[in-house]
Amino acid sequence: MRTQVVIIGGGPSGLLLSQLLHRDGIDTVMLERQSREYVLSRIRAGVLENGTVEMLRQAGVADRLDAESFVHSGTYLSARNQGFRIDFDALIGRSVTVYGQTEVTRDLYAARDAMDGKIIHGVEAVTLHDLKTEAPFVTYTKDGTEHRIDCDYVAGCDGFHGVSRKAIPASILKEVERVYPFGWLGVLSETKPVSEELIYAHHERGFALCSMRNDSLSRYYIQAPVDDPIEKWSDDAFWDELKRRIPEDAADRLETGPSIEKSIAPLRSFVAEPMRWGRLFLVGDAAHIVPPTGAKGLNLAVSDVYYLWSGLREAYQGDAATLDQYSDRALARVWKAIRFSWWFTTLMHRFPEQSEFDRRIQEAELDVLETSKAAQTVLAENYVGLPY
Ligand code: RFL
Ligand code: PHB
Repeated sequence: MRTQVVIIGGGPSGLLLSQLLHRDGIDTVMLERQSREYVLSRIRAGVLENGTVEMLRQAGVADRLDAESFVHSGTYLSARNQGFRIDFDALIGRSVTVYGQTEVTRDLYAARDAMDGKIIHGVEAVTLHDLKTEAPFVTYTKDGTEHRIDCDYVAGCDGFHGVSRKAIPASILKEVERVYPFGWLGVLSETKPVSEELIYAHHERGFALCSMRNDSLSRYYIQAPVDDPIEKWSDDAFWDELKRRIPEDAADRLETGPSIEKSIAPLRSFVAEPMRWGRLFLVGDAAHIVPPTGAKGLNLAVSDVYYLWSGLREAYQGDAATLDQYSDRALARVWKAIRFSWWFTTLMHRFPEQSEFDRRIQEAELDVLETSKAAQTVLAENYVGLPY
């Protein structure tokens, strides 16, 4: 088989890239290890930056998003069970959109189907070859048979545990990482969200977040030891702990109910550089991971797709200059999001070895955020999303 761009991974980055390229007449084949049902059962991101929404519109996949999403013009922070609001709209005239990653992925699959996009699920042993030549190819097995796809370029959209990044020689690839000493225990429940906007809560017992998917579907998280067995957290234990950490008025009106999903996610900051090697381009979680505190992971994947899509489009028109800048342009934005999500994580969580001094600094910084318009503006600019 032959195509122009082989895309490894059928998560949001791979799907969006293939959709945008296809609309420009560039042929792609997408290889996904899992089944479509599995990909669509993953509960992940919930907050979209304006740039992400614009990209989804450009890709022609935003009809349902425009009809069903929620625009949030601010968010709440909380310290010592008292909330205060950061008004994005008043501070910087912008806002964010709440619409689940699962729904984004569903819309992208529907659009790929409508355009007859080539997606091969259930692939194994994906291997990248001859990436430093002008004729790279990818091999994989499916149902025990080996296949080969020749191409011009390979997009590694296969997430943190994928194979693409590992195809770059260790002598070239630099990996920079920080692992945080805690995880997020997340619960999805068919209950009315406790607040119209998100609440990020700092508390001496640990961080908590109140989020949502729609009027009757809530998403809550609490900081928890990453190796806690999930059985330790009955629904009642989760709700009790959440109530202790959030603003008092929110705890009083919190609607609880059975969890329909419950899991613990680790937190890390990770960047792999460069994001290009020969004809291979790394995109999204394949190249970088952020802790979820700033809601940046999916949004960064989309800005990578923007840089790669514009580069490939121009390269196929005969000008490779933008494509050659891919890694530098993407990494410049990635590092700012790495910084913001590290800062927000460090500010809001209880660290195991934290001293009295460290705790007082966190409290003072939250006080600065509550009272200083300048501090709020910096948070708002980064949370709502830096320009591409
Ligand atoms: P994905 O979504 O991991 O997709 C990669 C795909 O590649 C497939 N794959 C392979 N396919 C073929 N061969 C192989 N060898 C393969 N290896 C892997 C995988 O099966 C998968 O389908 O990466 P992508 O597309 O780069 O998208 C990144 C986002 O999913 C991720 O950054 C966000 O979910 C992060 N994130 C959030 N981001 C936000 O912008 N806002 C949020 O509010 C937000 N909240 C979150 C999050 C992530 C979370 N978890 C669990 C990691 C909340 C949580 C709890
Ligand atoms: C979510 O709704 O899953 C969510 C929202 C905001 C975050 C992280 C996750 O910062």
